[in-house]
Amino acid sequence: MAAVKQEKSVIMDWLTTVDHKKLGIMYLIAGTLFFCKAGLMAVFMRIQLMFPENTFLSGQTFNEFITMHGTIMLFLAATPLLFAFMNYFIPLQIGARDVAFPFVNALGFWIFLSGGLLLSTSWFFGGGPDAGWTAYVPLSTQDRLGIDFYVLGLQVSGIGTLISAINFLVTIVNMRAPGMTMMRLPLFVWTSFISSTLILFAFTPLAAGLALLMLERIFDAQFFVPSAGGNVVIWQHIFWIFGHPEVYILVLPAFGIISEVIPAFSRKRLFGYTAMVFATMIIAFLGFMVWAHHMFTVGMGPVANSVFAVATMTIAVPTGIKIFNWLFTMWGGKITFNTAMLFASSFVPTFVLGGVTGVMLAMAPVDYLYHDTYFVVAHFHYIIVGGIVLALFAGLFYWYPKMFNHKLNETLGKWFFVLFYIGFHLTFFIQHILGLMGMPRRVYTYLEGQGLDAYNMVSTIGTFFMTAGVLLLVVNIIYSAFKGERVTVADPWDARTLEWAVPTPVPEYNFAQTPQIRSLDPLFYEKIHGDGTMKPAEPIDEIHMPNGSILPLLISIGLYFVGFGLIMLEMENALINPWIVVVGGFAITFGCMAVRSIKEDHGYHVPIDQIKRELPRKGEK
Ligand code: HEM
Ligand SMILES: [Cu+2]
Repeated sequence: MAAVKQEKSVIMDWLTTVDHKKLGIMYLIAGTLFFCKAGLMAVFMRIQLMFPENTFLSGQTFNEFITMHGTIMLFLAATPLLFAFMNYFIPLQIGARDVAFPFVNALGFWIFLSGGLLLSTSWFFGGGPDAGWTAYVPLSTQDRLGIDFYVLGLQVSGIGTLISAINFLVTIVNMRAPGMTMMRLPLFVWTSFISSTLILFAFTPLAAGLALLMLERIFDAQFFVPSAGGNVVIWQHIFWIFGHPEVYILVLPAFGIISEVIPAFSRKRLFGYTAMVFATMIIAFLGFMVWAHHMFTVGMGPVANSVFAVATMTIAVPTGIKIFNWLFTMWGGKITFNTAMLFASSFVPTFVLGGVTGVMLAMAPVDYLYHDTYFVVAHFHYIIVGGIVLALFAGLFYWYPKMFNHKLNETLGKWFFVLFYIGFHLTFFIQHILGLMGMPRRVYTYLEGQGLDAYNMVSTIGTFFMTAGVLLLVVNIIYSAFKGERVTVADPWDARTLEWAVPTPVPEYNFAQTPQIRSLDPLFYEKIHGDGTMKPAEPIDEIHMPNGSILPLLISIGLYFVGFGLIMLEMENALINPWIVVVGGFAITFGCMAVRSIKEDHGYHVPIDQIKRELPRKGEK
């Protein structure tokens, strides 16, 4: 039994870490890289659409780019970026020393990454998938290796997402500090909790659907072949039973971030906390009732269409509650418009616009006009970029000092906001009009003289503004690493929630003593009713910590090879027998699992004198 922490090189330390804070940073880095990759594809697509009959990209490449752009943005950029904040801040916000299962947390990260890399491997084997991120059959059952990478890449990365979600659920149920009742949880924790529940119920049908598609493609099953008694529409149902909740999986934690940033910089408690919690639950529940609004035009008939139309429109009610609560939080507040608050407050009108076009799309008869046009592209980018991405940027600027011990530069940040916000509306607002004029989505070019030229040009110019904004963010990150304002105090924003009660930099064990929670917004409560510091709920004692482990990385490498081996079954001339790769991959994965089960690992203890040494000194807060 190792009683003290083992010394490791920096690289080994990160490869084997089970610390939720380091994993949060790794999610942030991986998500950012995937975001840049998918963003670059978006820029290329927009350059292709800049002029009529442009030949910058071929039709085939364009199809691969729409598929990879959408798939990567949703599964490998937005999800891990939100997971980055969930990993880092859920334990801190509930007063815990880590998530419930630190090992599983690391495993979730590495499996997600290996699935993402498996999907990206398609570029080296004849090109990416090209059937859209929705992979509708029979388009997706044709012979193209890229789609096999889609099926298995998502299957593997989905396992990672699922186990991480389970881990968050257990953490929030079990690891709360004394006094942190459910109705005192910060809204970000609540929304993460509900979003994790959605993952549990939505990623399972996705896994089933992908398994069917894999059987169909690699093992010649006939689920989707009408002549053999199969059914093509069933894929759309399975996909959207996952796909619609997926947008809530992403947007609910984004709501959570907004609900943290707006109170902090309005200097007021969140208006209507209880209503916010229940609105989140209702949205999540209704989110499972509306999937067929993506299928109004497949011919389900007027009754089904009406039911799904009405169900969809009811979601506007709890969402409206949230919008008004954010507005009332700002109302009469002492607002600081720093970069985080600029992003958070501008989220509100932008997201409303996306919501309004959502209700428009929910009118089934009119959807026959909008369906598969740029109107849809405009709608979901208002939700995804105007909602999720703006919230991510707000969260980045807000939480950056806690994660990296310095602030991001405000001047550069505001310029980034201006460029990105203008660029966003230029790019996507005009796409509503393009859609109403009948420009279809997922088509790589259009003819001259149909009135589409100028609008497409404007849309592409908007993309350049956004790109310039993101480049400025990169400059900001590099500049601030060297010259940014250093943060040594625990609470640089004079904020309300518990993550600002731990010292900066955050010690490995987060809380030297588990805090006693006396209210919602616990830190703010202590500032008003106490001496501004959290009261300990336990005496100082040795802290038991888990050891790092290389096994999560190895297990996920095994899964990569299982997926890759299955894809090799479809290759014309695979170098070695694919089954060797599949079985080899399983051997690595299960072998490591066996090692994990058999080998005893009791972790280590942080000694009392070290904890005392690291306690913030009086007056330092
Ligand atoms: C930030 C700048 C972005 C630009 C300029 C952009 C541009 C585009 C373009 C040109 C398309 C193809 C539209 C079509 O022909 O149907 C598209 C599709 C899509 N985008 Fe974006 N996008 C951006 C950000 C995002 C983000 C952040 C996400 C998600 C997190 C996202 C998710 C999607 C999805 C799901 C599709 C559908 C792909 C498909 O039709 O299969 N996009 N985007
Ligand atoms: Cu939907």
